[in-house]
Amino acid sequence: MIDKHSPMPIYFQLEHSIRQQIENGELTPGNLLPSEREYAELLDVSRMTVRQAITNLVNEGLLYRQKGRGTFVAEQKLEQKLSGLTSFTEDMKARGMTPANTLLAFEIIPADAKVAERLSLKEHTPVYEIKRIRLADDVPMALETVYISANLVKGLTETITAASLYHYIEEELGLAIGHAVQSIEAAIVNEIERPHLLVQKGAPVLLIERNTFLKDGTPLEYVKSSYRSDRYKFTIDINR
Ligand code: 16G
Repeated sequence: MIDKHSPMPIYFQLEHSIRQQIENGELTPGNLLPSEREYAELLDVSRMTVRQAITNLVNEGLLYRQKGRGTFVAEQKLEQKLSGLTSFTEDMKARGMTPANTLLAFEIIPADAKVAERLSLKEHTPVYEIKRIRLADDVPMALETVYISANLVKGLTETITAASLYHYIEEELGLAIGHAVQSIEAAIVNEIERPHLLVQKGAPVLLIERNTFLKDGTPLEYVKSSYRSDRYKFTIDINR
């Protein structure tokens, strides 16, 4: 799989070859890769060269290292198109995965200045604060905190939030969800999130803020979430 006469650097050829093995299923998530020494001997190249190829794939999230155990093939990231306004439950079901939620907090609190501004409410108006770990096939994907006006969405219960909020809002309350404004930024997992997301200290997360509005323009929710960036990626269709 390595051509030493090729103008392509050897680390690049090895990287390409491992990537192909993952793409065509020769290597599957959880598989242990040969060690750097084994690759170096097998291909008759330096360990430095092997290390460079592997490090690039680790940085890309295709492989991960475990201290004392070796390098493994990572789970493929879930790809989410940022084109439709969907709920977590809908997204996971559309992929054939089973969504689940672990409820960390469910309470009615007075809106602070930021939440009040996002929901166009007066400060101290009662809002639901709902914190959930969102799981797909039992793997934690994101930690999500939702603020919703308690006067707008009536009758919310813990049981409802353990299933789907959007389902309740649309099907039970008959409110029409319209559009959302969403931002995504890079961050490092914090110590509160870390035990819930089951990632290592310093792991990168995608910080997402969403402001969702009903069709009539009323602000419905303000949501802050941290998505595991080793499991999630967002894609956008762009037209010219
Ligand atoms: C998604 C939305 C969140 C919404 C939730 C409803 C993002 C970043 N967030 O997680 O705003 O509250 O879906 O999900 O996409 P549910 O209907 O499954 O409870």
